[in-house]
Amino acid sequence: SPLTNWDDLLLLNEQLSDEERMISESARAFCQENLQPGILQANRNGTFDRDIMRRFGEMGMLGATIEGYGCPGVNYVTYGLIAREVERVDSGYRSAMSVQSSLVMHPINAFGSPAQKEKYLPKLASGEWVGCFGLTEPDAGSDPASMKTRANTVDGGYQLSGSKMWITNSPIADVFVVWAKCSDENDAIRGFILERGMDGLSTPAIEGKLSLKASVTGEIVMDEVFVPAESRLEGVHGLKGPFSCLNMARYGISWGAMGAAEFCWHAARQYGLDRHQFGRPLAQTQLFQTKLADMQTEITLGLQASLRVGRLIDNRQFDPAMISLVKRNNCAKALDIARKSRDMHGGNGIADEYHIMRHMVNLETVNTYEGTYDVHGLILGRAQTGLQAFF
Ligand code: TGC
Ligand code: FAD
Repeated sequence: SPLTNWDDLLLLNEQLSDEERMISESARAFCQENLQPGILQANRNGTFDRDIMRRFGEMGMLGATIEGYGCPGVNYVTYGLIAREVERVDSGYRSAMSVQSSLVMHPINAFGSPAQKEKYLPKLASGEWVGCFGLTEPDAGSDPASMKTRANTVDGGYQLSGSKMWITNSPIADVFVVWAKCSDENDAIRGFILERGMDGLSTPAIEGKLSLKASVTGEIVMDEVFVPAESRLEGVHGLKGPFSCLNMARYGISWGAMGAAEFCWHAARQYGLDRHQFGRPLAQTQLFQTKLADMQTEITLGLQASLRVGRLIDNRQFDPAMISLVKRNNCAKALDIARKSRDMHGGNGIADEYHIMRHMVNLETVNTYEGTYDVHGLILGRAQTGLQAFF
């Protein structure tokens, strides 16, 4: 019979506090009971049920690391454990959770005024409002410094013009954290909070995605949108504003990708035990077993690495390069595991009822957004040589 801890060989669970373990278990139960049953149809139809945000809110899963404003104030290890459980179901649901938490609530909490925090955080925490984060543009993806969106000073505030592309949740968002170059500050990049209904603001959806179909993605088109002066985020200046949000989101993704990979690994193992060919279970063949061993190894190491980075974040000892290391490694390894699992499921592997190919195509996005595999490689290259090779 198999080891009882075949799925946790290095005893990650024992390295968690009671509270971390308890929240992780309740997040797993919530996701399996509330999200897993509907994902097949949501993905098939390309729909995102907005009510999921309210349910995340009820569970305390939005802005979970924030203290106050209706947020539980848990540590970053717990945030990672939650991301792992959500992405075990679907990367698109983890996207919704992590954009709201790390890319919308975090900057408002870290860089916003007391009035901005009071106004936005409680409703974002409950899921009554949905937020999105606009950094990427049609001509500025890996290189956000080349963005064209501008904020010109006008009487009482700013006028924003430009367009953001590939924005998770923009078509359903109530609140928009948008990054723009400020004319009054030598083109320094600053963050602004925009709201649905502002004149000149529209959010067309992007159709035809073959990945992350259960997540809505769109543009943010700004045609001379007037934004009052008090809606600028005053606490940060320059690209480190958006990048410091990305640090937290990327860290969460490193756990999330492992959750998706665990689903694919466990499914491959079970499939191999159940399915017989040539008079024996597939799992009793050498090739099948070494594939399972590779999955087990990469997931076990990847989770340990994310746990280590989480502990360093919680101890305020982290450097962004550590996050690039785990985001890059865990996404690439998860994608590879999903592809292998797809193969090990044979023909059934392409059927959506098995969920493997959905994870596989989702992970193509996860490997690309929040800094591509190669961009994180260049961040790590710069960190060890001191030489930037981006351009
Ligand atoms: P660089 O010269 O490196 O830095 C400019 C300023 O930013 C500071 N900085 C950071 N601060 C905090 N954390 C970090 N990780 C930071 N990285 C850089 C840096 O210290 C500097 O500050 P200062 O005060 O000296 O001005 O900037 P660069 O233009 O050379 O950037 C290079 C590069 C490639 C590393 C960067 O542009 C990059 O990371 N590109 C990838 C873009 C990206 O990740 N986009 C993500 C968009 S959001 C998204 O995908 C959401 S999907 C979410 C979902 O659905 O889950
Ligand atoms: P590009 O930057 O054009 O890259 C194309 C290829 O070139 C990649 O392989 C890349 O690695 C490579 N490359 C780029 N520069 C270099 C270099 N210097 N050297 C070598 N190779 C290089 N953005 C947001 O702001 N908010 C969101 O909510 C958001 N959600 C997203 C949701 C989805 C479903 C997707 C697909 C994307 C989302 N993004 C979001 C955008 C995402 O962050 C970008 O797609 C990503 O940063 C890559 O940018 P790009 O697509 O323009 O690719």
